[in-house]
Amino acid sequence: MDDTTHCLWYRSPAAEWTDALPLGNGRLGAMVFGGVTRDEFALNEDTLWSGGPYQPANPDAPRHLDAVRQRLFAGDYAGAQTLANQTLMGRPYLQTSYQPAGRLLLDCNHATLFSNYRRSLDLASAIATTRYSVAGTDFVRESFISAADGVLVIALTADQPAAISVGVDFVFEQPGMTALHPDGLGYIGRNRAENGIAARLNWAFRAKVLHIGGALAAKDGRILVSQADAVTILIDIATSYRRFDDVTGDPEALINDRLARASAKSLSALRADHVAAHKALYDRFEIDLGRTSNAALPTDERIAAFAEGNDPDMAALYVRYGRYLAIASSRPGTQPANLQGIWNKEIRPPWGSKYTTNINLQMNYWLADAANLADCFEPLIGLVEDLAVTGAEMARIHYGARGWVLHHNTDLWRATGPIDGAQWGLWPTGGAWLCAQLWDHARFAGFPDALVERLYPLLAGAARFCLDILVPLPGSDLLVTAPSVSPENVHPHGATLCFGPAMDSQILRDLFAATRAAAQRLNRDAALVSEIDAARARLPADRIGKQGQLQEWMEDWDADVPEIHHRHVSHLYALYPSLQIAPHTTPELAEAARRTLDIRGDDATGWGIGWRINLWARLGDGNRAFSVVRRLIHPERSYRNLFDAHPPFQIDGNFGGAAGILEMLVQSDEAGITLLPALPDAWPSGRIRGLRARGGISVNLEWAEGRVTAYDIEGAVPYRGTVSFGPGREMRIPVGA
Ligand code: FUC
Repeated sequence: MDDTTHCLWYRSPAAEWTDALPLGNGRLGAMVFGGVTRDEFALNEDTLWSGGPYQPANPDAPRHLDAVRQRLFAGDYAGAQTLANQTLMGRPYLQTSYQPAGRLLLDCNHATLFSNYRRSLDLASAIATTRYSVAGTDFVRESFISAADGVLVIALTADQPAAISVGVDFVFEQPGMTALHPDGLGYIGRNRAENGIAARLNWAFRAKVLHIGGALAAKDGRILVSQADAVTILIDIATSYRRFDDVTGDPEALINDRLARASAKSLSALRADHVAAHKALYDRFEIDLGRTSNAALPTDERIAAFAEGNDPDMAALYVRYGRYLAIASSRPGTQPANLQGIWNKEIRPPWGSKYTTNINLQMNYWLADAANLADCFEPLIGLVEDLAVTGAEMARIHYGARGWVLHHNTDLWRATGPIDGAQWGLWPTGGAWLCAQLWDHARFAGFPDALVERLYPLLAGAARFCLDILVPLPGSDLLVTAPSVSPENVHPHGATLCFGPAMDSQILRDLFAATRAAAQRLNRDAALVSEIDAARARLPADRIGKQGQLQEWMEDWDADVPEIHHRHVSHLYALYPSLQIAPHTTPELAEAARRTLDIRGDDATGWGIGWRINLWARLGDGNRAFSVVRRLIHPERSYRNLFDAHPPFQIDGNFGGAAGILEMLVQSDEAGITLLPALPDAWPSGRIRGLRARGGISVNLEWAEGRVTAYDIEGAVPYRGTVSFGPGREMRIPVGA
C-alpha cells in the first residue's frame, strides 16, 4: 500500500462532480473524474466570466442618502430599507458570474470489465492518478496542471504495447465554434452576457494530442488515437481579459505560445518541473497529529467515520488539502480564489461563484499566512488594488465621498456597488475589512517596507471613504455608519438596515489603526492621521447586552431576532479574525463573545462552521473547537472530494476550517505567541514544522501528552515577543528582551 499521508484516494470512479479531484495552477482548473471507459475533465480558466467592463454607480443615490438616514434614526427601519431599495442600489443591481469552459472527454476503447481500480490525488506532487486493469493490461492515467509550463497535462500509459485506443472530445459550455487541428482540438468562442452586462470576452481552447506508436485521426469534430503505446494530451485555455477595463488580449496567441513550449519538452521534464514548482510552496510546512488505523481507509470512508471515530490524521489531511487548494487556486499573477476557488461547472453557479466580501472572500485567505503560503495571498492584494480604482468612482458618484468603497460583492470586472437588495448589499465596509486583512498579512510578514508602501494608498483610500460616510448619531457624540447592515441578519424591526452595527465599528477601528500605523511608518499624511484620531475616538465601543452577550447592534436586540441561530456571527469579527477581543486582554468582552457563540449555536453552513472553529480556538476551548471540527469533517459538510458543503460547494469552509485547526495549535498577536492555545484531548501528541506567526516568525513545535516538548521560533530579526503555553497562557517567557 502506498503512503497515503498526502493522498485523497478512492476505490471507484467519481459519479458526481463533487467526487472528482481538483487540479489547478491558480489560473487553469480541472476536475478529474477518473472514469474507466469514459474519463472526464471539467475545465475552468479563472478569467472566463460572463459580461465585460461596467460601472454600476448610481448617480441619483447621493440625494437620497439623507432621507434613508432620517428614517433609520427615526426608528423606521423597514421604511428605510424600502426607500433604500428604490433609490440606493447599484445599476444594474446584480453582477456577472464565473463560468465553466467545457468538458474534455476521453473514451477508451477497451473492454468494460475492470479490476484493481484506484484513483488518487497526491497533494505533495499535485498529480491525479487513475489505475485499473482490463483483460490483463494495467492502465495508468496521470494528470497535472503545471505552474511552470501553464498547461494541463494528461498522460495515458499501459504496461503492454499498442494497448491505448482513445477518442478525445471537447464539450464546450460557451458560445463559439470548434476547429480541428491535425494534432488535436481547438475552439474559439465568446463569453455570455448577464444581467444586462454585455459580453466582451473572447476565449480559446486547445488540446494537443501526442502519441507514441499507433495512429491519430481527426474526424467528425473529435480525435481518435488507435493502438498507441502511450498518449499525452496537452491542454490550455485563455481569454482576452487583461484587466477589469481592458479586454484586448489575444487568447489564441497565448495558448499557441504555451503549447509550443510545453510540447517541445519531454513528459518527464514537464512532470519534474511541475512537481518542483508545486513543492516550492507545498513543502514549506508539515503537520502531524498522529495516525491511527483509520488513516489507511479511502478518503470517503474516513470522512464518514471521522465524527465517531479516532482519526487525528484526517484533521491534518484537512489542513494539507486546504494548503493544496490555496496553491491550486491562488498564485501570484492569477485571480484570487472565488467562492468555488477556480472550479465551477455551472453557467448559473450559486451566488455567481464570484467574490462575496461580507465573510467569504476574507475567509478564503485566513489560512495562507499561518500555513506559510504568503505567495498565495498575493492575488488578494492585486484585487484590492483594482477595487481602489473602480471603488473610487463608486465612492464619488454613489456617495459623493473621497476614497474608495466596496460593498458585499465583487466580480472579475471589480464592480463595487450595492447589489442583490438593500437587505444584503447596502453594507459599505467590505473594502475596509479587506484592508484590515491586508494589514494583518503585513503583520505576519513583519511589516517589510515595500509591502507597507504598497498597502498604504489602499488603506488611506478606504479610510477616507469611511471618514466621509460616518455620521453623528443624533443625541450623542458618537459617529456611526448609516445606512448599513450587520451582514444578512434581520433584526427585530423587520429589516437588516440599521446604523452603527457592532461589526462596522470593529472593522473601522482596525482600518483606522492600520492606516495610522502605516502613515506613521512612512511618515506621511499627518492631516489624515488627525482626522482618523478624531473619528476613531467617537466610534461606539462594543457593548454587553442583557443576556451577557456581545451586542450585534447599537440597541440590545439580540434576544429578539427572528433567526437566533443565524450563520453569520459578524459582531464576533472582533474576536476573530481581528485581535481586538481576547481572553487575556479583554476578559469581559471575551466572556460576552463566548455567551454569543453559545446562544448562536455551533451548527451552521460550511463557512459558518469554519468561523466557529477559529472563534472557539481564540477563546481557548480546544474540546469545543474540536466538536465543531467534527461537524465539518462529516458527510453533511464535506463532499467525498473533501470540498466544503455550504451546501452546495463553497470553498471558504475548506480554508476557514483548515485555518481553525492551526489556530487551535498556535496563535499569535503583536505581543506574543501562544503554543497549544486550544489543544483538544483528541490530539495529545503531534508536530508542526514551518508555521508562520505574526512578526515574520517561523514556528516549529512538538508536543506529547498534551504538553509542549520542543519548539523553536525563528525570524529574520531576533524575536522580541513572549512565548506562552496552553489556554491559560501559563509560563509566559519573554524572548529576546
Ligand atoms: C453570504 C452568505 C451566504 C453565502 C453567500 C455566498 O451572503 O450569507 O450563506 O455564503 O455569501
